[in-house]
Amino acid sequence: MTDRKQSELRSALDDERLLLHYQPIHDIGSGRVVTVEALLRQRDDDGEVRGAHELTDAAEKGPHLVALDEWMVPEAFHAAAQWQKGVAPAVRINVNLSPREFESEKESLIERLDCIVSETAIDTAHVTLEITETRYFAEPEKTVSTLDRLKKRGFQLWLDDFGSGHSTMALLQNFPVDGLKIAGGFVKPLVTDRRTRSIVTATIRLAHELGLKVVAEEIEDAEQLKILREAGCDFAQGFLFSKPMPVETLVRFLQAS
Ligand code: G
Ligand code: MN
Repeated sequence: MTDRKQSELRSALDDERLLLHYQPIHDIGSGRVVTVEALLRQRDDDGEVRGAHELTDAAEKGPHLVALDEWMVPEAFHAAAQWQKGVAPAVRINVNLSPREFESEKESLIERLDCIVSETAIDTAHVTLEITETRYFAEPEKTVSTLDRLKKRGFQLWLDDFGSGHSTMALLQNFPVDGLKIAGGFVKPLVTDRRTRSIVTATIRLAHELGLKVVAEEIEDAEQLKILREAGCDFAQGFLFSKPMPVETLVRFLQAS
């Protein structure tokens, strides 16, 4: 990662050009919104809002991961408090955490989350932490104990982007997770590729055998949804349902739905 990306991230944090958009995740049977994922966005100089993939990549590899979290997690919890107050109390919030947070900063991750929870007065029973598998978990035993402590605090845990990156069966064997997200890369070819369909169907069965819920992301068309529904997938997220949106739009969306 270049220094340029690191300084871009630093200045986006300092200049308050980061923001969160929120994308609903629906129960595949009823269509009801069950939770909402907080996704990072950045505002350009011309006011345009765009994805912040490069900045989350930079955070993952550089020194600003904690700073980004310290802004992002309270921001997401405050937003959830807005829709949970009256509008849609049962709709959860999903927040993304990086595997790196579970390494040397193990203690501080728990402490930081404890602080944010007490400041924002969010009910942890309504929070899901998505753990991405963009990199290898360097210290799986320590990670398991951190995950256990998070679960004791009431958080639900989902493995994000399951099936890509560094996901292994050992994660399912050892990590106390409640669900997994099938990566968009497996959803896109679902209609045309038999092999992908087999992988997805088998993954859903495996997850259910383990008592886990399954969400598929980046669903863009009705055919993909049909296959996922028939395979028993629990939850659905993607442009077919709704795009990520600012919290005010989301609150109106939840009121109307
Ligand atoms: O953290 P995660 O890997 O879940 O990232 C989700 C990203 O995918 C977000 O940036 C979001 O805007 C984008 N996204 C959400 N729904 C869709 C979709 O249906 N299709 C595509 N191509 N991208 C999507
Ligand atoms: Mn995610």
